[in-house]
Amino acid sequence: MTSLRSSRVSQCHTDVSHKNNNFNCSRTKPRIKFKLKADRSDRLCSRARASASAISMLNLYVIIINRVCNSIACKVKAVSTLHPRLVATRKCPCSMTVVRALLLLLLFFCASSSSFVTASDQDEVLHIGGIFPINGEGGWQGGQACMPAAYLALEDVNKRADLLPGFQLRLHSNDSECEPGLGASVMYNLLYNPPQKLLLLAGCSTVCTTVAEAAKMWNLMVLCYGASSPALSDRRRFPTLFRTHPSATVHNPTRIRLMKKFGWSRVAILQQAEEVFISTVEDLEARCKEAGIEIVTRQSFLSDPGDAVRNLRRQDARIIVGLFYVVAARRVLCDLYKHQLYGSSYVWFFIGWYEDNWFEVNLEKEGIECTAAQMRTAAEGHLTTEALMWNQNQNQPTISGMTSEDFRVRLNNKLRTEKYDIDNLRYPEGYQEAPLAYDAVWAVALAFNKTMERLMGTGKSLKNFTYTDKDIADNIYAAINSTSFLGVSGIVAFSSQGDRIALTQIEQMTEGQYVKLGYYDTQADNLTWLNREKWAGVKVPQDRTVVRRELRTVSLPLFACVTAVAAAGVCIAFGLVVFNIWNSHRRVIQSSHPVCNTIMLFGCTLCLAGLVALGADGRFVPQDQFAAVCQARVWLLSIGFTLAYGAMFSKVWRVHRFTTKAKVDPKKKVEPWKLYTMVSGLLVIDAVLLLSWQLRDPLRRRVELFPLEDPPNALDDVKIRPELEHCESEHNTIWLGVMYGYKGLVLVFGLFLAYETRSVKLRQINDSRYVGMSIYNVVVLCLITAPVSMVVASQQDASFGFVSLAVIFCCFLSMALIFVPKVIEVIRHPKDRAESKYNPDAGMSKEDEERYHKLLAENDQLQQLITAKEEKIRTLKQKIAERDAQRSGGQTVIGTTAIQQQTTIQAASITQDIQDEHI
Ligand code: ABU
Repeated sequence: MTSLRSSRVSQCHTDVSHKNNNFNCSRTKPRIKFKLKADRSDRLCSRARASASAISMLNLYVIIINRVCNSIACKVKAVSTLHPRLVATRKCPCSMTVVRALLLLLLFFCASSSSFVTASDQDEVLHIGGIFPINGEGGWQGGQACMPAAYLALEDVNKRADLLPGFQLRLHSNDSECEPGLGASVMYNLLYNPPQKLLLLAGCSTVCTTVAEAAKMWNLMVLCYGASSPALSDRRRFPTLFRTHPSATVHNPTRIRLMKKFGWSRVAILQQAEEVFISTVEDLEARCKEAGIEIVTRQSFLSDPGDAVRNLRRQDARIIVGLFYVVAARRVLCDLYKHQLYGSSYVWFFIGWYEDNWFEVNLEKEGIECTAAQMRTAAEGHLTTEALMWNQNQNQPTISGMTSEDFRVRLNNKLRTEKYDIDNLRYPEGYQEAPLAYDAVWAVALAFNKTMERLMGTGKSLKNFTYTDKDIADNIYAAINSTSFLGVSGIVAFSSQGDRIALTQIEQMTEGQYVKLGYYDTQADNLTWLNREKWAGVKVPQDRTVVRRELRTVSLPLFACVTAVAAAGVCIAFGLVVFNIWNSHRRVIQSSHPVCNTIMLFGCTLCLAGLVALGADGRFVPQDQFAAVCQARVWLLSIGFTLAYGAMFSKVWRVHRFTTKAKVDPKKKVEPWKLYTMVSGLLVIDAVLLLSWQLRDPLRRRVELFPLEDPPNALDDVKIRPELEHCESEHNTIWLGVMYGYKGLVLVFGLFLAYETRSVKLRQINDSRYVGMSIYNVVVLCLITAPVSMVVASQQDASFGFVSLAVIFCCFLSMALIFVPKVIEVIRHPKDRAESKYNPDAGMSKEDEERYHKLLAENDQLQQLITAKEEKIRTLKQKIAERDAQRSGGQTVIGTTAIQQQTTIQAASITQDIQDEHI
C-alpha cells in the first residue's frame, strides 16, 4: 500500500486515451459510467471492410470521380468548401480534366490507404476480451483502476513495432461487478459476438473462477490480473488459466513467519464465506499445524460479522487473521470497535490490498454505524501482508521502457482525467493491482508474439483461431507459460500452476498511516525487517490472556486458631486420661467405666488431629502428597468419631439394656467387655468401609476451577483462575452415602437410647445421664454440619471453619460433661472415704434427698427429746439428793439405797421411752 507514498518520478509520459471505447466519468463521484458499444461497431466495421474488398477498386474510383465531377458541375455545396473559387462557375471548366485527374489521384491514394486500413481491421487485429469489476456493491471493484491501466498497456503494446508486427491488439471489455453471474453473462457476450476472441482478461476471484472454469470449453486462455483465490491454482479445474495476481496463499508463509517472530502460537481466523478466503484459510490452517500454532477458533460470516466477532471475544482470541473483501472489512472493523477487540491486547492481520483510507470511506453509504474516528481507533496497529505489486526498484526501466514510477504518473494522469481525486489520495479501487493489469496485457502481447513466431512455419495464424482450434490454444498456452519479463509489477513469470511468484511486504497502521515494516521472500525464507513496529501497549501483545492459577487455601489465621484450639483439646484429653488412670481406684471413676471414657478421649484426640489434616491444603502439602492427606483426613475423623461416639453409645446402650430387662440384679456389675465389644464392632465396620473405599476407589486430589477473575492490579492480559483442592474418588457420592448412612444410623440410634434412658440412674454406670447429654449434642451438631459442609464445600474458609467448630464443640463439650463433675468431686473430696460416702456421679435423686432431709429432721427431734429427758433426769436426781439430805439419820443408809434404786429404774424407763420413740 505504501507504494503510493513513494513519489519519485524519473520520466513523464503523455496520456493518450483509448479510442475504441467510451468512458463517462461523473464529476461529482469518481465512478466510471461505462458504455461499451465496441462489439457492435466492430461488427459493422468488419462488414464494411468485407464489402469494400468485394468491389473492384478501379470501378469504385471512377464512379466516385464521376460523381464528384457531376456534383461540382451541378453546384454541389460540398465542392465549394473544397474549392471556394469554383463557387461562381456554373459549368465544368476546361481545367476540369486536370481537376478530375487530381481528384482521381487523391481518391486513389485515399482508397488505397482505406483499403489498407480495412484490410488491417479485418485481418490484422487480434481481439481479446476483458472483464472488469467496476460498479458492484461488494467484492473487489478493482476494474476502476485496472481497466485504465490495461488500456494504457494496450496503447503501449500497439505502439511497439517489434511486437505483433502488422497486428494490432484490441480489447473488448465490460463490467462484471465482481458478480460471478454477471461475469458469466459478459463472457458469453464476448464469446458469441464476433470478432473471435483469442484470450480473456478477468479480475476478481469469484468471476475468474466462473470464467476460467468455463473458458476451457472454448479452448480459450484466461489471464487474471486481479484474482487471489488459491482455488485457482488447481490446474485440473482451470487448465487454461494464468494470473499476474499472486495467490492469496503467498501471505500465509509471511503470516506464519510474523507469528513466530512475535512468539504467537495461538491465533484465530475470521473470514468471509467466499471460496477465495475459504481456500486461503485451508492453506493457513495446514501451515499453522505444521508450525505448531494453535488455531483457537475459525469464524466465518456471509455479510454480517457481528456474531463472529462476538465469538472471537468469547474465545479470548488475541491474534486474529481477517480475510474479507473491503466492504466486509469495514463492517468487521466497526464490530470489533463495538466489542473492543482492539488496542494493546489485540493484533489483527488484514489483507494488504485495500486502499490506504479504506476504513474511513463509504461509511454512510454502506450503513456502517461507526464514525470515521472510531474506525481509525479500531484500525490502529493492525498488520497487513500483501504481495508486492509494484516493482520496488523505482528507477529500473521495465519492458515498456517505463519505470514503475513513470507508470504511476501516467496512471494517475489518466485517473485524473476520469475525475478521480488522486491529488487528495483518493484512489479508485484496484489501484494497487493496476500494474498487474498493465503487465497482463503485456504478457498477452508477448505470448501472442511468441505464438505467431511458432505458428509461422505451420501455415496457421493467430487470426485464424477458432474456439475449436486446440492446436493454436496449446501454442498460446505454451507461450504464456514460458513468458517472463520485467513489468511494472516486477518480474512477471508463471509457476506450473499458472501462479505469479512474488515477494510479500508487511505494513502496520500507525497513527492512521500505513508504515512499511519489512518484506518476506517466501522462497528464500528471508525476512527483511525494518524495526518500525509500534504497539499500543508497552510490549508486544500476547496471544492469549495469561491465566495465573491461584490456589484457594484456608486462611492462615483461621487455620492457626483451629490448630491451637485442637492442640489444646488434645492436651486436655491427655490430661483427662492421666486423671482417669490416676484416680482409677475411686468409686466415682470406677463406676463410670474409665476405659470407655479413655476411649472417648482418644476418639476426641483423633478428631481434633483430623482438623489439622483438614486444614492442611496446597499451602503446606505438595500436590503429589495431597492424596495421602485426603486419606489421613478420612481415617482420623471417621475413626475418631467412632471411638468417641461409640464409647458413649455403648454406655447408653448398656443402660438401656439394664432398664429394659425384666429382672435385673441391682447389685450385678456391668461387664466391661460388653462395652468394649460394642465399640470394637463399630470400629470394625468403620475399618472395613474405609479399607474398601481406600483400596477400591482411593481418594485423589481434584481441582475445582472457578471463573476467571481480574487481578487486584488489573492488567489487560492477566487473569486469575481460582482453584480449590478437593479430596474425591471416582464414585465419591456412593462412598460418602455409605459412610454418612452408617454413621447417621448410629447417631440416630444413640439419640434414641439417650432419650429413653434420660432419667435412669445406675450405680454401675454413674455418668450415663451426662453421656446422654453429650450424645444429644454430638447428634445435633453432626446432623447440621454434614449437609452444611457439603453446601459450602466450594468456600474453603466457611467449610473448614464450620466443620472445625462442630468437631471442637463436640469434643470439648463431651469431655466437659463427662469429666468435669468427676474432677470437681475429686478436688472436693481428696480422701477416698469422704468421697465414698457421697457419690456425686450416682447423682442424689429427689426422693433420696427428701428422705435424707426427713431423717435429719427426725434426728433433730430425737436429739431435742433426749436433751429434754436428760434434763428431766438431772432434775429428778437433784430432788432425790435434796430429800436424802433432809432424812439424814438412822435410816439414812437404807433409805439412800432405796432412793437410788428407784431413780435408776426411772432413768431406764426414760431411756426406753426414747428408744421406742426413735424406733
Ligand atoms: N487483490 C485483489 C484480489 C481480489 C480477489 O481475489 O477477488
